[in-house]
Amino acid sequence: MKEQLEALRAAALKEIADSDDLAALEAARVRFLGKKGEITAILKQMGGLSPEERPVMGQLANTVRAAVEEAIEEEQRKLKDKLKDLKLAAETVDVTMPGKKAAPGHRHPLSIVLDEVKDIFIGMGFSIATGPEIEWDYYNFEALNIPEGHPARDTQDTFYITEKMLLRTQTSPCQIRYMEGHKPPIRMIAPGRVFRSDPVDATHSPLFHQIEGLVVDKDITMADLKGNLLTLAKKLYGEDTEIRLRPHHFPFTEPSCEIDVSCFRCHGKGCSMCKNEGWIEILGAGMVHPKVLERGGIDPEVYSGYAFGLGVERLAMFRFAVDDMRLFYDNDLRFLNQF
Ligand code: 2U9
Repeated sequence: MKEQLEALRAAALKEIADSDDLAALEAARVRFLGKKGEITAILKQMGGLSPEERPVMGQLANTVRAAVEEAIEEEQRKLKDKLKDLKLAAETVDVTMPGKKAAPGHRHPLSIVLDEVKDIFIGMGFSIATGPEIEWDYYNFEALNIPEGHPARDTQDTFYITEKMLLRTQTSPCQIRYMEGHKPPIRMIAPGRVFRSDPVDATHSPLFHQIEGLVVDKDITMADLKGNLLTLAKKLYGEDTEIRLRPHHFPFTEPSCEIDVSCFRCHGKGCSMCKNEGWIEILGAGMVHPKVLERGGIDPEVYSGYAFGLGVERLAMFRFAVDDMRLFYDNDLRFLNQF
């Protein structure tokens, strides 16, 4: 038994030392010290020894078991350290590597134009008001002197939600709501998304952005309209910009006009941008219809006002020489990264 024990000790220590990983080490432990292990089997035979042999062999068997256990623990520590070293080596950070440059986002071209126009009006003392995109028929049409049967109410143009609710087709409802809550003097703009059931093409989209404005006070005249909108044009396109007013019709303004700016590329000579006209239409405007002032709770006998509207997409298309409105909505980074 003594030789057997010595042979087992040697075999176990060799197998432990040869273990390349924790699984092999565990296999060695099971082989020698497990329930059915080889050393365990010898220990079980102790009962059959004579009373003289038993303490001697017992002591030797315990020493062998302790030596094997210690060797396993030692090897386990070594293997774990080796694993840790490998893991740390794999995770090493080279602090001398140059950092990765983060690509910061930037404003969308429509936001650039929107912010620019907002800033100009804030500089002229205007407030900014917003309102709901889902509107009552009353605020979108009726209060704006757009009677039933008017082409602008046609379901072809308007997304109706119910008979009385719709997606606003203009930001003008914000002006009505503003008049309801504010006494003159009023100087405000209403920027926002509007919706029209238009088929999509290079110059039309069912969702687009408008900025509309309203000024109401005593003695406001067409001269105020012209002066303020000339200032806007000059701030947008340069000091040498001129405007011209052409008669037009809107149900909510009387008289009404469309406003052209002198072409900012050819300065009136004629080019592809202005289609050889020398002028580019950017605004609609007019003196607020007395019925509309009344709907806003303002006495048209005491006050008068002017209003205007512009399409942000149209403005941005001219500003950045973009020939297709759909590019603004495609979210194609090759397009957006140019701004
Ligand atoms: C109230 C009274 C009057 C707003 C106005 C226009 C003229 C206009 C168009 C420009 C391009 C819409 O985006 S577009 O298609 N708008 O021409 N808008 S006057 O008049 C108002 C608004 C509110 C209470």
